[in-house]
Amino acid sequence: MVKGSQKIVAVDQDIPIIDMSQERSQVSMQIVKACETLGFFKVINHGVDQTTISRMEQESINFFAKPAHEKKSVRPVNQPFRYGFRDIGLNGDSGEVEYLLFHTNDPAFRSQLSFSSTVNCYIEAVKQLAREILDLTAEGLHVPPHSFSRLISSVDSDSVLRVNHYPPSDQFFGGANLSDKSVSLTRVGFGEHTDPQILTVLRSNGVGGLQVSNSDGMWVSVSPDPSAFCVNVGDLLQVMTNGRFISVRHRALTYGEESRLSTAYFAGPPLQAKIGPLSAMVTMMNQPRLYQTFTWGEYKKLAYSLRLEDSRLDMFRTC
Ligand code: GA4
Repeated sequence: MVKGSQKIVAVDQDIPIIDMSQERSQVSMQIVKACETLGFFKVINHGVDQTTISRMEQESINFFAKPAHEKKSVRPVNQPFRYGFRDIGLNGDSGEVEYLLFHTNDPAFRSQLSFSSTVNCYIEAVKQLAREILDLTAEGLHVPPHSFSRLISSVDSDSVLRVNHYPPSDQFFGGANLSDKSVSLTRVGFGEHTDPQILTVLRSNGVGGLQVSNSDGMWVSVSPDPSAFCVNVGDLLQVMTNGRFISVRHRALTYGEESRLSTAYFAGPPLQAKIGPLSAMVTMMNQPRLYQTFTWGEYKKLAYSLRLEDSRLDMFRTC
């Protein structure tokens, strides 16, 4: 049974869709508003080349269609970069998902795959999009340009690419009778969590499953749109904006008879980068400093010592 499923809001009309071909000041204003209210939005007319997207999707489908022994024979390099099946993280979390997890600046793991050049191209394209969104964010907040994007542009940035494949739910029931309405096919593909990094840029095929938690604590189902990228605020951006932006809790469910494929780029800073509220986001009177300063390396270590759904940011609150 899926925890909290009774709280679902069926429609996603409250999810902002931002057209990046609009005038720049409009786009930056809309991004800031979306990050403050939900911490999640979709972008359209994002400029990422369709061939790069289609190749990545097709090659990923081909990979996950391989026999289990072939997928499992792809050697893990440094934890957590590997092909994974059901288990998530290091502390016993699991979901109905198989995945590939790549470090964007360390090609060692992906070099084993036949489609590593496709992955490289995709990483470059989504990194560029993430940078652009972060620059627009800085403009909208009137903080120094590149305040955020410089952290992910550096050669030693610690960003990650994850390709998740959620097989159809019926596969988990060994051919259960799908017409039997008493059998709930809804399963947790990837449990609720926030993303630890700065920003996440995610694309999926036309199959739904992603849900985000809104300010009332309701789960909002995100309708799939393969032509859009979904963008969410990560924990570090919440800290750097001194709590003005929301690192949104989200999860992926699996249901129905179709496979869902999603590819997420998690834009992270170098391990030694110091993260704290930007000075422009702190005022003694109205916005006192909410978070201590820490390095991304310290934060990442903490994230991997906890469970997926744990709130890690609370541990760095000043009060
Ligand atoms: C969530 C976001 C990314 O998928 C990820 C995940 C990571 C993992 O699967 O190895 C984590 C998870 C994610 C947050 C808490 C820790 C680390 C699993 C887990 C229990 C790759 C990431 O960077 O953090």
